[in-house]
Amino acid sequence: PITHAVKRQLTLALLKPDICASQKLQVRVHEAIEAQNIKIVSQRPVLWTKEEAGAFYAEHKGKFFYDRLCGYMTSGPFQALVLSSPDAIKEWRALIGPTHPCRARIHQPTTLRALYGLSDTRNSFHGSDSDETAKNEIAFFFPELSIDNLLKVQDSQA
Ligand code: RTP
Ligand code: MG
Repeated sequence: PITHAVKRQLTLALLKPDICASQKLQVRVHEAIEAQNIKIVSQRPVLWTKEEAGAFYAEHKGKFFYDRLCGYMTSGPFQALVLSSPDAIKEWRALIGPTHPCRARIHQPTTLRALYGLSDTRNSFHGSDSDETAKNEIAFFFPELSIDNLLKVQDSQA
């Protein structure tokens, strides 16, 4: 049989608490992901303590939005996803759009943050911004997963 290598990349996505407060919204977002041919390879619900939020967002400690960011992210359960596609990091960030929903509505009105984001901080989604952070963030939420194994499984299904 002819096998050809398909480029695969993994990224870590978060559907933040406002999305997960509504089952309907969460399903709609999953549909939007799959409509882009991005595969959901793993998912889990998460409920953070303040300490866990602080550990994930350590780089933002001291910024004016840090407390409200941690407050938002501990306000209820959210969902962590591992996504896979040929260019997953860029594709997912393109699908969610700019950080600030009000700007997204003006410049990229069909993105998920434009459609669902509530405010600069309560912007509904997260996506890893590089291969390095994707690796670390996937390990943060899915310590039991081997990224190498996940990529292998994807290859054998290609
Ligand atoms: P993310 O890391 O969540 O994908 O978002 P990002 O790179 O687009 O934005 P970043 O600057 O890393 O900020 C992380 C999260 O902090 C909240 N935030 N609030 N001006 C504000 O009130 C403000 N700025 C950022 C957002 O929840 C953002 O996703
Ligand atoms: Mg960021």
